[in-house]
Amino acid sequence: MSVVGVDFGTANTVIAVARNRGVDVITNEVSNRATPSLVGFGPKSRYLGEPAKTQEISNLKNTVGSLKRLAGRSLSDPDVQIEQQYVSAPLVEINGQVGAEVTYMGKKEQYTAVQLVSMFLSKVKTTASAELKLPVSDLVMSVPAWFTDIQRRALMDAAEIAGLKLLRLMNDTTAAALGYGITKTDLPTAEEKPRRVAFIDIGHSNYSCSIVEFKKGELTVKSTTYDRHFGGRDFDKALVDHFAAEFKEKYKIDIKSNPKAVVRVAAAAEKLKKILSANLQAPINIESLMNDVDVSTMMKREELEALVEPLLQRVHVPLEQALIEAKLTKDDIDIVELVGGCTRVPALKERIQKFFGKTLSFTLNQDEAIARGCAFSCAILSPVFRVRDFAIHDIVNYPIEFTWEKSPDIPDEDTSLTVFNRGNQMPSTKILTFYRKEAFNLEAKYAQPELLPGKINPWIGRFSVKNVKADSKDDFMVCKLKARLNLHGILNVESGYYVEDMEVEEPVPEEKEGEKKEGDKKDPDVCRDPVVPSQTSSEDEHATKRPRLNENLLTTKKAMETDDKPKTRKVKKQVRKGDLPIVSGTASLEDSAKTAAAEQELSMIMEDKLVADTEEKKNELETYIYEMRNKIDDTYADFASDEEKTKLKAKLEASEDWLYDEGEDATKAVYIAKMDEIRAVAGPIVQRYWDKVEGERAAQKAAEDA
Ligand code: ATP
Ligand code: K
Ligand code: MG
Repeated sequence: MSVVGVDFGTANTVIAVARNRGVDVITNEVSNRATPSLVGFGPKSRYLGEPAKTQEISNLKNTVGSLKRLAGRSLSDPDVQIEQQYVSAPLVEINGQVGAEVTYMGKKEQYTAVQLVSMFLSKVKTTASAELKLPVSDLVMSVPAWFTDIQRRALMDAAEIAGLKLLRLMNDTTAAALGYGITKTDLPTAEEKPRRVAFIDIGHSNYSCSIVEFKKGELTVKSTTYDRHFGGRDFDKALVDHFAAEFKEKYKIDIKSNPKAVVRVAAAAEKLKKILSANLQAPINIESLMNDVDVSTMMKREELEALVEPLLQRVHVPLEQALIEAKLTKDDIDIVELVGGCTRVPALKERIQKFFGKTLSFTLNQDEAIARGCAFSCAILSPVFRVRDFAIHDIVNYPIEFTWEKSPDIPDEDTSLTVFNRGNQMPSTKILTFYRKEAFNLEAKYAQPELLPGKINPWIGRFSVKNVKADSKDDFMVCKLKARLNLHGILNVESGYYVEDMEVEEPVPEEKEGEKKEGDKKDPDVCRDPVVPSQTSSEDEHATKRPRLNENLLTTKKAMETDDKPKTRKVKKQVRKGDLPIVSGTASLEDSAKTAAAEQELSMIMEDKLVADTEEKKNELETYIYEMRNKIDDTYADFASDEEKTKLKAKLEASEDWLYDEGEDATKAVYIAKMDEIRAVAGPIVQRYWDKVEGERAAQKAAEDA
């Protein structure tokens, strides 16, 4: 079974695999260690990854990037409007989701962002399995920590459609932290002061900072902050705007009126930006940019820095906020680790260094650290791999609240409760308690929509609890619901059950006064979080009707006071009596929609494969014609009669003419048939040659043996 980690970046995707007792980043079909996160559509097939990049300029309208930033969004979201500046294909609305409209195989088609991501992930799957020579299914993939439930569900759906099993969606900086921690042998012990590391990732589109505490065998994220619109592409854009103005002035051309010219300038600007990370000035030259005009100019590093000054002025913001949320000061941070391509920019490094007042550390591979961390996580989660265990405590980024309809029997019941708060541990499970006599619904949503990216829908899910009824004495059923913010950062109400109070005698445990205990704690996936009451304020008023919530925790005094008897006490315990079915409605795709999308994806994969195979057969035929033409008057000259030579040459010529004419665009079977036709003529000649070679070899061997 394979173990794969994927850093799904806005610009580049890096794939790491576990093998040879370690984790390696793998190369793609053109030997690159990162694959452009792009999908393109052509007249005969799709272009996924590298070919999409190669075709981009000639295929702008049918090329889609920013894939991960589109997933889970709607077209009207202002953030999507920002993305449209970076996506050359037109974005459209498809059933409330953003997608792209492209021409594929001669037809206008629309694909949702989820489908587009799944297409790209199909490519990731192929790349990984080609390298591992194994079918690939399990993987861990990274996402920005600021991704919400709906965005995470969109990526989960996309992976499933691509036939992949996402074992964990991991926050980018947490993945970097895992890659850092798992390889260190000198982490502090449990009694020592933890090592505190700030991980800063600045990529193509976004910037995150996590402050992480390390101890032997575990990491704890103390805070994660971000700037969702801060990355390399903002540098590129500033340069493009600058050059657009310069070229207008100097060459009288308006590149903004020509999408191809903009993309070519953007590519040149990115190159220039990278050179300026190492050099103080650099040239930019583009031939025949538009209207046959060649452009050429220079830029100094300081000029670039002036262009992005508004961005540079924001560098400290996430850092400051990260310290505040972690309740730490700059001096508490032991190490500042940088990852992400954009952290190579000297001005950013300077500002970060100045902020922390300490030397920056680059012990992680800036481009590969996140993919490696994901692969380690996948290895930890994979049943077949043995890895040193490493506990990962991540945190909740946005508060989540539950709301519900008031019970008709409890007139002054509260109708909402924030169950997960920013900074709480993730993953975690909380038990919600409800007193009900009939089936009821609750909804989960983000409590502070203003914290969310763009205008993303704060709604998370609706959960209907079934089979609820009053007991024989017309008393409430005590319903317990398990709300879990899982490994992926996705919220579900995973199960429900009802309990009854029973008085039992039990030995007095040696526990601290007031310590909270709940029967559910034995559940392996229930975390340390305290039990969450369903109603907090109106509790007293209803004490007669409903059992006090924590009554099971109150020991009966009498049992405690008797000294001579063995120490037992009577306690009221909530005993699990049965399950409550829960029907959930969330932003995840319905199974039927996923199956349909998976079938569509599979047929597109077959289409792509057929085109690739056909191209391969055509190339083989072409190569064979050239090879035969050269050899018939050389290697094979002595093995063919003049008549045979004439016949073969005529066949080769006819085949070549055909290849450049109607054979330009034939089917795979036709190319194979053409090849067989030539072989029928050439075969006997080639055979005679090999017979002679073999004869000579045998003779030589016989001579040596004698
Ligand atoms: P994101 O994390 O925002 O989703 P990503 O993971 O695809 O995006 P990275 O691969 O970390 O992004 O970084 C890519 C960015 O880094 C690009 O904008 C690229 O131009 C920039 N970059 C790479 N090398 C350099 C360099 N030497 N100097 C300046 N910028 C660089
Ligand atoms: K990346
Ligand atoms: Mg990244």
